[in-house]
Amino acid sequence: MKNAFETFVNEMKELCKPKDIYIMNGSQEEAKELINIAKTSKVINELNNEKFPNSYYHRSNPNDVARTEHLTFVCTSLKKQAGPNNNWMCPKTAKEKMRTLFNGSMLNRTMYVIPFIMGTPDSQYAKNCVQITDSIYVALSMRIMTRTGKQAINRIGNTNDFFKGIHSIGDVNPNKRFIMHFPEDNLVMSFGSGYGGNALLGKKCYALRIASYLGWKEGWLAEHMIIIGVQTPDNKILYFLGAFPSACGKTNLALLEPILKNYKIWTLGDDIAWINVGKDGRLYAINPESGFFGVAPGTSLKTNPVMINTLKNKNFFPTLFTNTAINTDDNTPWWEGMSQKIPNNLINWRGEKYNKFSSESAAHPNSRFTVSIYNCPTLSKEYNNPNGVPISGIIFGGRRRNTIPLVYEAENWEAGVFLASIMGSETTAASSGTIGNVRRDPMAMLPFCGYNMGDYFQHWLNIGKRIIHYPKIFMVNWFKKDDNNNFMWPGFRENSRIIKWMIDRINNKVGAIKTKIGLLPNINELVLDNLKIKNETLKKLFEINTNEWLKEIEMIEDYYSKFGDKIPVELSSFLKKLKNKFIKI
Ligand code: GTP
Ligand code: SPV
Ligand code: MN
Repeated sequence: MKNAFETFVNEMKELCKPKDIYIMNGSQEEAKELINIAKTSKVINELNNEKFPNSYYHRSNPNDVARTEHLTFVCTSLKKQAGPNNNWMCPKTAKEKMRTLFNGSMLNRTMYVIPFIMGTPDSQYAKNCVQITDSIYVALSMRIMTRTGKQAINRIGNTNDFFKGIHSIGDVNPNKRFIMHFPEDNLVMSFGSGYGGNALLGKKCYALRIASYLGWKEGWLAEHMIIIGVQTPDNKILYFLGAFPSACGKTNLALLEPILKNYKIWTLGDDIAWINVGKDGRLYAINPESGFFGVAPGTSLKTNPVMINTLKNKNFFPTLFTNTAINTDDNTPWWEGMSQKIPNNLINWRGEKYNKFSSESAAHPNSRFTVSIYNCPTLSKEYNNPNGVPISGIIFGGRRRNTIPLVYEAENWEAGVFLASIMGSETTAASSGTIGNVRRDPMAMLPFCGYNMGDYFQHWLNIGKRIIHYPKIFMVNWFKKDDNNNFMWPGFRENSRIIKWMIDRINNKVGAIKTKIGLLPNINELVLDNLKIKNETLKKLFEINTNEWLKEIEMIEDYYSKFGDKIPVELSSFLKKLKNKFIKI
């Protein structure tokens, strides 16, 4: 008798008809073997081993460089369950469509079977998974991003309790590209893309879309959040969660080297948090992943020294660079913002010689590195704590050129859920489509919530009812711009000044000003020494502009109305109250 794991592999073999099957065990020898296969087949190229040890370069198809939200579907029996926030297809139709695409899709290719665990193996919150893929780049990436190999096969044992992910790169034809989620079957079928969240199924597909659905059913939260520990001068560590939409600063904040002396940030996760209410009535978070898939452009010694260090460390996990430029003088990756001077001899992300005076960037704006979390010099000692870390604060933040102040605080949990539910952000290169349009992105989960967002808001409120020790909830906006289109706040390492204020709030050390939108800092209680920022700019950073807010409220009303009666009454009444505050001036 075959067990469920073997049956799954067999079924996929029958369907995809690969030339052979490679079941991954997670060993160091396997890493070497896979790298050799990928090098020989020119899927990856080795980089300068002195400057970037154990690092490799990969270029994806130019039509396949970011997540494709319009080709991503949630297939539940009832359409209403997927909600207006998801594309929906009937599960039967979707499966038939996908089976046709997968039929014989791996002829003359190897089928890689990737057993993996999301979360540390001895955690009650960890989940077992298996991804099938015919992309060796995906197989190599999954070994970095998740705990892959024998330990997962052992944990699965004879159970049928594991996530099934089926992936084939096909012929990378956008007309045959679909990322289909079946939350009721713990299944994802993804075809026609080999890049990022479309293809590394443990990430957005499982750990967010499917897991958010599981969390809804089981009473926990799967969120698009970083997890950090902030050590204060008295050597105490407070843990924070931070939700920012794609390409809005999560990885940078997760590896931040504070500008403030005697503060230190310990990294636990840079993208995904699974959150449970502990027996003591606190929120506890774990990071289900074991690597970073981080945006390259903008990463430099000045903005993010810890990440530059992470990328240069040695560890048996290789580091991958995808769609950056290459400096042919020394065979190293390069991207905009890495150095002020553009090197003379660059090959751009498309593989062409780069003209320095071109208006196009040399690296793709969504070019990324895939690197093991164990390379990170600021990795928290608590990273593998099976219970997770207790959360004192939750930070939400979008990319907004106006309207939203640099920082403000919600008065309580419900107000915090409201504040997160009305979050907006400008679209970025992390997803295909127009860049720079403001759209609502509640909790930074718009592209990742695997069920109706109205139900999701209610779920957040319900979780709140089980909490005894509430974390404080904050909203930040690092991206406010002046009339000349320059960022008003220096951001990056300077953001530690704002985190300090949050900690002072949590410890009841400073007060706050009650405003129409929430609690704002007294500017004289922010630590701003050695920061050359004009008073006028500071005022602008904290301004609450009535016209901007009236427009904002209109957009929120429009957004809420899409969900009809699914929007919890608590939230719609918050919105009414907010509107009244601005109208009655
Ligand atoms: P995903 O990996 O797509 O989820 O993105 P992310 O949220 O991890 O964003 P990341 O930290 O990679 O930053 C995205 C872009 O924003 C990069 O180009 C950064 O240089 C830039 N960025 C990050 N933090 C700040 C900041 O505080 N201020 C400004 N102006 N830019 C920032
Ligand atoms: C994001 O878009 O939020 C990412 C990149 O982290 S991807 O894995 O492609 O979703
Ligand atoms: Mn990131």
